[in-house]
Amino acid sequence: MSGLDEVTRVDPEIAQVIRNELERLRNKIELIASENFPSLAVLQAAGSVLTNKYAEGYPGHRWYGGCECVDVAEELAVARAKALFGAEHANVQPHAGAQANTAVYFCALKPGDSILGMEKAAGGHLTHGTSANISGALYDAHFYGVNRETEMLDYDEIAKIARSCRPRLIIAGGSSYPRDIDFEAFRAVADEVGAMLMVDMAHFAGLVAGKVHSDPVPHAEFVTTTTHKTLRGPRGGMILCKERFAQALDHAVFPGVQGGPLMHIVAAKAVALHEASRPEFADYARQVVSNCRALADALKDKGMRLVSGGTDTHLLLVDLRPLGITGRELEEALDAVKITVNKNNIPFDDKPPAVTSGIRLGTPAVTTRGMREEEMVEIADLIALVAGNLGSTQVMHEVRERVEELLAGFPLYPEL
Ligand code: DSN
Repeated sequence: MSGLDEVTRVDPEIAQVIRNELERLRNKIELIASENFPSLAVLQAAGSVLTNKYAEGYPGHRWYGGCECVDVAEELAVARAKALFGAEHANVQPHAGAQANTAVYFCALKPGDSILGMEKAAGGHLTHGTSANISGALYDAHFYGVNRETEMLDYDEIAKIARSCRPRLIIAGGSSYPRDIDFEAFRAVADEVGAMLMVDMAHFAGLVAGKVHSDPVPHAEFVTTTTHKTLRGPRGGMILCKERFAQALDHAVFPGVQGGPLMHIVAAKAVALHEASRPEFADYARQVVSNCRALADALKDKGMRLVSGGTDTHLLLVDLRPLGITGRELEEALDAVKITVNKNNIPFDDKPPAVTSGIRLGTPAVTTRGMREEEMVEIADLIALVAGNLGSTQVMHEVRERVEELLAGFPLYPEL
């Protein structure tokens, strides 16, 4: 692998870890819905000397000298984020999605205020009010789920819950909800009960950028995201908000919940945002969704049940209860044949999160690798084969061979 000479000389053990990880990525089918393969340009910016710089504060107003170069990187990232998403204000400093969400809460709420988010078991995120997270510890958290029949959001029910708990902030978005979200409906609920609206678009930010998902930006006071999922940037977070919150939000990020920003990552975010503004990225986003639909259809053809019956996005959830197997069992079996997925609770799951009745599959990474609908049909066939034959060495052997054949046509990071 090029670029590792010095790590190899100084720390051969870590150099080997990096080489091993590259080989793992190359040799397995990556179906974790929240992962992706950023460009070499993004990786280079993230691995640059900009990591050396302390830059607490904001461009032009730093607590350290020597910020003239990193100021330009942050200004570019902010301008590109605003242009790409049509946002009034952007803060590109959050180290991750959790910090982005925490900063919005710190900006918009006082401890004890009521918040309303999607429950984790129905597809919401840890940082949307669960008791183990600061969002559940500091705020009075209430939850909405999905409709038991449709397994989709029920906006009348959400309105009913909002009327009874009168939240100061409503949170839309999640980690394992496979359907598009009606942000106008969320806005109407928020307006009716006098709440602010925050949309966590971490999972589908790339689809919004590519205009294949409803756009939350016009409807929400705050939109948070990570930058490494469908947006295909470096691991990090970002917040968009209305201009009237700009100053308070920036203050909530620094010095509120963070110290020095990671300027190498801010620069890598700028590169990714530049890439996401190009027409090729819209093609990519369209293909991610089209691949996910193809994967969903092929799994259904094999008799597998999907939560909500399908997908509008980059991810889908398979309900394994009809097969009598758990998410943990299938995750382990697929890992053994070089297909990487994650076990995931499904709505109204009676199994604990470490076991689960489902698996979550996503197409962002395989689409970056160049795969299309035809390959999704093959992947669905492989998953169904494994799920229907847990413990069969013969099937495992056959699937492993077919995975190798499939991946041979889609080299990953050939330059490395
Ligand atoms: N851990 C991410 C995911 O896998 O969806 C969310 O933060």
